[in-house]
Amino acid sequence: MDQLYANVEELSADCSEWKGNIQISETIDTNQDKRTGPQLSDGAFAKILCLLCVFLLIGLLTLAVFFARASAQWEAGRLALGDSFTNVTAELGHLQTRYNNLTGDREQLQVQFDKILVEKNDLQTQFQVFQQGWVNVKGSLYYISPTKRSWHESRADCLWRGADLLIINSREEQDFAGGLQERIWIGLTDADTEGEWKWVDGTPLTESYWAAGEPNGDPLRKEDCVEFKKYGLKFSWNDESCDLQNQWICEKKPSPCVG
Ligand code: MAN
Ligand code: CA
Repeated sequence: MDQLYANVEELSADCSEWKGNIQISETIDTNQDKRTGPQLSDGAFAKILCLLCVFLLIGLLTLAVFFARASAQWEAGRLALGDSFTNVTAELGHLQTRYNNLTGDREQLQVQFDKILVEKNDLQTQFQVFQQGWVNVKGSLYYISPTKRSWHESRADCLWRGADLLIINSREEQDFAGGLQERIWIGLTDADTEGEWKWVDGTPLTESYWAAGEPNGDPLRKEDCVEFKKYGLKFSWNDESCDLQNQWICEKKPSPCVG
């Protein structure tokens, strides 16, 4: 037990000594801090402050330059965008004008197209008529038969074709028809009343182109129907027997063109 107390006291003494060492050490550290801490003079402090000001000024100047450059770039960009906008607006105007012109052209072309379509249909009709043996001359269609028949049979054929035997209304028609073929029937007869010549539409003969000595009305042949006897002559008509086998000319007006 005594030994135990002795050890405790010894330990206690050691602790006291350790605590004492710590306090001494702290005292020493505190003394050292006070001795080695920054001790700036006013001059050094002013220098540092001045240096800081210089750095700050340099920083501000750098920022100012950067801002000036950025501002110039932004302005340049803004101007470029403005130019682009102006150009695009002008281009839009040109395109609008071009669109309007093209629209006008398209409408004109449509009108021309419609006109050409009408002409095409007209030509197609004429071609079909031509294929059926008709020719179109100055507003009339003419058909010349390839075969020969009597005057009455010839007229029946023309009527079947929606036409009638040729009626000559003008010198031009006389020249045209008279130059086609010899021995060919036209739509003139005095079958109703001898010597009273009438066209097949019932109109009386006013302007005639009888060949010399015609109509002689040979009583033996009963010449009541009229033919072109000589072609290529102004005065070329001859009265003949209606039973004579001749070629014939039909005439009709073209039907109105349908779209
Ligand atoms: C001659 C003339 C004509 C007549 C014919 C008949 O050519 O006398 O007038 O019509 O014969 O064939
Ligand atoms: Ca005659």
